[in-house]
Amino acid sequence: MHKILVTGAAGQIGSELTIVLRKRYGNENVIATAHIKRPDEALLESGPCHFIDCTEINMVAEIVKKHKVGTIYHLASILSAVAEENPQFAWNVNMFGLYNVLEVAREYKCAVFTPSSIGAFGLTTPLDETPQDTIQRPNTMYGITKVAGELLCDYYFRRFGVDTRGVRYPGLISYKTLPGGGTTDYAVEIFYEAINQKKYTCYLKAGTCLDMMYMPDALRAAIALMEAGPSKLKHRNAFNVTAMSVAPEDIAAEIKKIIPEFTLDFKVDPLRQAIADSWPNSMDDSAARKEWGWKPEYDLECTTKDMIEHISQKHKIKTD
Ligand code: NAD
Ligand code: AKB
Repeated sequence: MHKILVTGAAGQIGSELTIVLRKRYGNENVIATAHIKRPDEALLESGPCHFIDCTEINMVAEIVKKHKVGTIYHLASILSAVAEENPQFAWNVNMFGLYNVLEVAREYKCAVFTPSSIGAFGLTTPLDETPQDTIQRPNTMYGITKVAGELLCDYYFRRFGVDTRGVRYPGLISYKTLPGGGTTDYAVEIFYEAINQKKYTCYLKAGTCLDMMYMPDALRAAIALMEAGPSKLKHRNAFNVTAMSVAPEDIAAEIKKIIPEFTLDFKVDPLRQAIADSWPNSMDDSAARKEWGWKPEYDLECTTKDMIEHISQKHKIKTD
């Protein structure tokens, strides 16, 4: 079989997706690549891993050629809050990284999965039940790179026949790897703080509703889309996918059912609040449901139970 390459394999998604792909397709068939951050031992020991900078096209091309890669999951990226603090750096990694991956994919005939984000929308987008095809005028560097990335992937499919596919992920909740500097990171931090401190100070204000998803659903979405019959796909590169629309106090209320003494307060960070305010409250993901059978399995209640169980176990192992 053609091999699979994962960029950004040490990140929040990559650290879990690489392992799931290895279980599905065989350890030796999934090539992990990381940049400065070192992946954990489980990932390093379970299959091939290289260190590359995706802004260097030769590094991407060498790995693809050497391993006869047929599919690339391109996850290397700079997330919204870090991107807003250093927009020039974010443009370089997000745009040139993607361009290089697409160019290499064109030359070596690879399929490419690239995640877009709820960050691809902006203040003029309808914020409730945001349609699949709608106004996209984001006012953040992250959002600009995401919209440009969606368009670039569409272009490579139309112009060169590269099999590009992607989803617009909402904020992802997971316990394995901490998120890498986004606006939705609070939805992970809140669980660690609830378990360790019994309280959390949120940098987004009460009532800030955003789409979220638990990591197992996010991984299933990526693989299901890449395995879907191509004739079914009308929206190749930017499928809205969501599992829940929640505000910080909704997560807190669910945590309190398990940790009754937990308390939530707020100290708003203007940068991340402004970003969150420009993103949808909830997306309509009916195109993904219709075209490739998308359906989430985890709601807020299941996510909360699973997060608390796993982080408590991790914490116990560390302190034993
Ligand atoms: P992350 O920040 O956790 O991981 C990204 C990885 O990219 C990091 O490990 C980093 O070392 C690597 N990287 C940075 N610069 C690089 C370079 N020049 N060359 C190679 N690697 C480099 O991000 P993530 O959360 O895993 O996100 C992966 C993708 O999914 C991104 O495109 C992101 O925009 C998208 N996404 C994520 C979320 C989320 O909540 N996690 C939501 C929507 C979309
Ligand atoms: C971020 O907050 O930047 C990411 C995302 C929703 O794209 N989690």
